[in-house]
Amino acid sequence: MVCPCDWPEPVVRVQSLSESGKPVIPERYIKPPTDRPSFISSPPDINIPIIDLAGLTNDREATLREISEACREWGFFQVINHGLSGELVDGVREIWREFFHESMEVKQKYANSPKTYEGYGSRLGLQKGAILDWSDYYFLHYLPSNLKDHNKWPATPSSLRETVEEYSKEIVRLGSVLLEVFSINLGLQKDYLQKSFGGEDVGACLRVNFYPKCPQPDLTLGLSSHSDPGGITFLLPDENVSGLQVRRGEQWITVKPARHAIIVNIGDQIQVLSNAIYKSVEHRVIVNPDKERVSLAYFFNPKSDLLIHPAPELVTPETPPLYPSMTFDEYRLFIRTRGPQGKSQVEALKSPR
Ligand SMILES: O=C(O)CCC(=O)C(=O)O
Repeated sequence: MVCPCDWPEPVVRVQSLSESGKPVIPERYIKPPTDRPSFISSPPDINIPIIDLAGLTNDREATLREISEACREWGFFQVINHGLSGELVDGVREIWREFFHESMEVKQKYANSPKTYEGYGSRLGLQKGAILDWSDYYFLHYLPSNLKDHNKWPATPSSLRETVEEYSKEIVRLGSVLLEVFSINLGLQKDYLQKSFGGEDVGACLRVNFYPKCPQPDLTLGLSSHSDPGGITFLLPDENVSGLQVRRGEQWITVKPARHAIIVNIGDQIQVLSNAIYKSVEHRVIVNPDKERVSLAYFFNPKSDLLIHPAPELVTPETPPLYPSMTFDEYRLFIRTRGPQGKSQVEALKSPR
């Protein structure tokens, strides 16, 4: 079903399950053994690269190289000195934490439907009887501005809308900075990727994830393994509670966030545009028995009706185009029709040869 209007089953708030104090989680949240987090598989001394963006002004060549290597080797890195103040990043995260601690009656006013996903939600995907993730979320649009409807953003806490506006503006600015850096690093015209994303008409939407405490964290996941379908994701993690794991070969690396850092990851659309020089890497989230966790995933996307395809400069007889042309709208439909696969979906697009 492509555009359903309601969830296939009554929605259960994970926060309510957590607050019930029951020592066991419902069967719906228990993952098959192969998908469960294995805490031992993450080597403690490995982390994704940390890149100081002040270097783009002070030591440009070296910083471009660091970013290039991180995109090619990891698909994930954290940035510091990104231009967003510590006060803003802490403030926006805490304001959302406050929202999730509002009464259920307040939050339910924003309950979402699968038609647009906007609002307060507790599941992704529509497969009846699916095994669910241990998280609630809030999803909203910022760009294009005709989709932004402040009535769909929480009215409480009272400064939330203003803070989210300020944060969103900064993320879009950072998105343009990185599109230019990626273009240069890929040997393209410096405005190539920004133009491919629609110039000023990019898309930007936010999912705030709330992972309540979980009595049996070894049996479930806060968010199942996936790659991000869009362009670039800017993730503001919970500084005090780790949870994000990035796939590296057969291992899962637990990200250790640096203070006030923003985590950047390559999405499927950049994998296509770069003809797989940059990879959209799978990641997932584990949960915690003693601590809740809040994260903000900002999805910076191409304008949804533009054709996205490998940049012609990156296509050679040795490196033929790996993907067909497709708009982001078509790609999202392709993903929704296939349903969640627990892995990167863009590989399934690869042109047969
Ligand atoms: O919560 C996190 O650290 C990751 C969230 C994420 O991957 C997502 O929202 O797509």
